[in-house]
Amino acid sequence: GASDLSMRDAIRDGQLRLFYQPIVDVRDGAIVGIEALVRWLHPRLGLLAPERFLPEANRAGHVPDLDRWVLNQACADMAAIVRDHDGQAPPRMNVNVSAATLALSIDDHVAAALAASGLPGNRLALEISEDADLETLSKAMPRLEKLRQAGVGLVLDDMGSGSTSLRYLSRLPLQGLKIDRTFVGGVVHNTGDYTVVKLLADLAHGLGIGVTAEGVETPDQLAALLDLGIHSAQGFHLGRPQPLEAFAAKLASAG
Ligand code: G
Ligand code: G
Ligand code: MN
Ligand code: NA
Repeated sequence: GASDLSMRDAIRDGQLRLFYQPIVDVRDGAIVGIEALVRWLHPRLGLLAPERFLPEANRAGHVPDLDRWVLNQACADMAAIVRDHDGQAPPRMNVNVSAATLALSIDDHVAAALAASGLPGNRLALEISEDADLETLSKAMPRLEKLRQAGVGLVLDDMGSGSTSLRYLSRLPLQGLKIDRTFVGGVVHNTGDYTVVKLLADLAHGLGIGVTAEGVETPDQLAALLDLGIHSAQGFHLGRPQPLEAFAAKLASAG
C-alpha cells in the first residue's frame, strides 16, 4: 500500500505534486478561481489521489506538514500565474486545509507562504472542510479573523456532507461556501438532492456570501444550478484538475 512510505519522506523527497482545477463563472465562462489539489507521485504506485494517502497521513499526524508544503507551492505557483498572465490571471487560488492544520498556527503559516512568494493576501483563499469539528473552528476563530483582515478568503468546503453547526455559518468570517459534489450529482434527478442544493444556495444568498457548486459533470446540472442562482461552478464538465503547465497553457489560449 501507499503507507509503507511515510508522508514525511514524500515531502522530503519532493514526491508531492499539485493539480489545478478551474472555478468558473458559468454565465460568461470566466475562470474566477483555481483550486489546488494535492497528488502523491509515488515511486512505485504512480500518481495517487488524496483518498489513497490522506487518511493514513492524518493518523500519523503529517497533514499539517503536507498542508504547509501545499500552501507554499500553491502561493508560489499563483504568484507565477499572476506575473506571466497578468490580465488573464484568475483572482484567487484556493487551498484546502484540514482541521489539524487549522488547530496549529495557520495564520503564521499563511503569512510565511505569502511573504516567500510575494503573493498578495487577497489572491489566496482557504477551503475549510466541513468536517472540521466545532471546537477546532471555535479555537481557530481569532486566527481566521486575522487572515480575513489580511485579505485572505475563507470558504467552507463540502457543505452538506459534514456536521458544522449552522451557528458557525454566521460567525465565521466566510466569503463563500462550496456545495458537496454528492448533492450536485443528484440535482437533476433526485428531489432530495435538489432540495439540499436549493437550501444551500438560499442560505448563501441570505448570508450575502458566494456559493460554488462542485462536481458539475453535465450541461443539465449546470442549467439546474443556474436556475437556482448558482453562477460559480467547478467540475469535469468545466475543467479537470491539471498540472500547472497545462493549466497555464489553457489560460494563455483563452486570452
Ligand atoms: O483531488 P481530489 O478530488 O482527489 O481530492 C479529494 C479530497 O482531498 C478533496 O475533497 C480535498 O478536500 C482533499 N485535498 C486535496 N488537496 C488537499 C490538500 O492540499 N490538503 C488537504 N488537507 N486536503 C486536500
Ligand atoms: O476539496 P474537495 O474535496 O472538494 O476536492 C474536490 C475533488 O473532487 C478533487 O479531488 C477533484 O479531483 C474532484 N473532482 C473535481 N471535479 C469533479 C467532478 O466533476 N466529478 C467528480 N466525481 N470529482 C470531481
Ligand atoms: Mn476543496
Ligand atoms: Na469538496
